[in-house]
Amino acid sequence: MEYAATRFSLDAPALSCERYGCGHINSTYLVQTASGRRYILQKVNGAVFPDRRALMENIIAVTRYLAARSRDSREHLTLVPTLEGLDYWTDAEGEIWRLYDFIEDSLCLQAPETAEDFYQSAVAFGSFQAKMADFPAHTLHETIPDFHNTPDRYRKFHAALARDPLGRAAAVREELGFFLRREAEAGTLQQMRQSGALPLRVTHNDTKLNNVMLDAVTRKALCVIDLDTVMPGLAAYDFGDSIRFGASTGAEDEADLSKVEMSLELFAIYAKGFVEACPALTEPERETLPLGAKLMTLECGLRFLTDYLDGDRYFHIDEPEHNLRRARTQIKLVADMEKKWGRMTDILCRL
Ligand code: ADP
Ligand code: GN1
Ligand code: MG
Repeated sequence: MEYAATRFSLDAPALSCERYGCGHINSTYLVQTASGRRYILQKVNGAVFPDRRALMENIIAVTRYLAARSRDSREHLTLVPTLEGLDYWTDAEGEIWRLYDFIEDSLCLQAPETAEDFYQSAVAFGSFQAKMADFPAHTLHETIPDFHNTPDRYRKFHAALARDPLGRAAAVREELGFFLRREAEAGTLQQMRQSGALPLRVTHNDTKLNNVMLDAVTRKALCVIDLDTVMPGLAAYDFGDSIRFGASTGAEDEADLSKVEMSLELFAIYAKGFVEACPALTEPERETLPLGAKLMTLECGLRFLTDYLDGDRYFHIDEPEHNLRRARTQIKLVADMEKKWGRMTDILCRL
């Protein structure tokens, strides 16, 4: 990866290149040059993204579109060209590398430190959808087909369960049952998408708090990052995935489930920020936001459990039961949302 860094037009020779961040998918490195300038180098995960050239085409189009509509370079990701003037570098093994300017004087949080931080992340994702409203969504590639097609996630879950390559299913009957009991309702958003009841928008689709940059001084939203999954989608996907990750009172891999709840206070704050930043949301879209929170959490838990059954081939793990632990926090959150359902829908009605 040190060699990869030298393939780009850095402002000065690279002094260091070290692993960086907490993403589950790509390999991310911080590059520092002799001038003190910093960059983010990433190897795009070829096992996760079937067509990395298509993915880079999306990112090039979206970052240019946002750059043309921003006042400040910290309001969008900026790709640094290779020595040949290309937007990414392909190594001898066919791996794809890209380099971004480091967004300086910024914060990237794993959990909100204050309610205002979470509100600002809602503003960042809501504004992203609003800014992309006139972008021709059909020109974007589907970088992961059926990414938020929950019934399709269930099909993959059933296939992994039938294979059960490591014999892990027997010990997780309770978790399996939780997902199986909710399979029928899990298709609701997908049905609405197919019937045309909800508009297709350019969505981010991976709206975790650690995919948002805040200004380190003002703590206001700067921009959203991690654009690999930008595709046409539903507003409820982006809203829902943010609630799943950021409105939880515990970490995504918290072992002590008594610490994991969906905070109604954080839910209300995020809903306000998102709806304010994205005024074009239609009434049916607004109504589906709580459902987005529940289904994105259910879907993500199902994906963690599927990966656990499959031998942890998709998400980076730090220890053998990491994916199971993650699946359990998502189960706890879904169960908590079911208890708080009436209050969640009331919050949206009152906005
Ligand atoms: P992954 O898909 O693996 O989650 P990300 O693109 O989200 O990869 O990057 C991982 C982490 O690297 C982010 O959570 C953030 O902390 C940091 N990061 C990524 N891009 C930038 C950037 N341009 N400036 C500063 N930090 C960045
Ligand atoms: C992955 O790339 P990262 O860490 O932001 C995943 C998301 C999951 C998330 C769970 C491309 O996100 O879909 O919700 O982990 N991204 C991809 O933490 O699969
Ligand atoms: Mg990320």
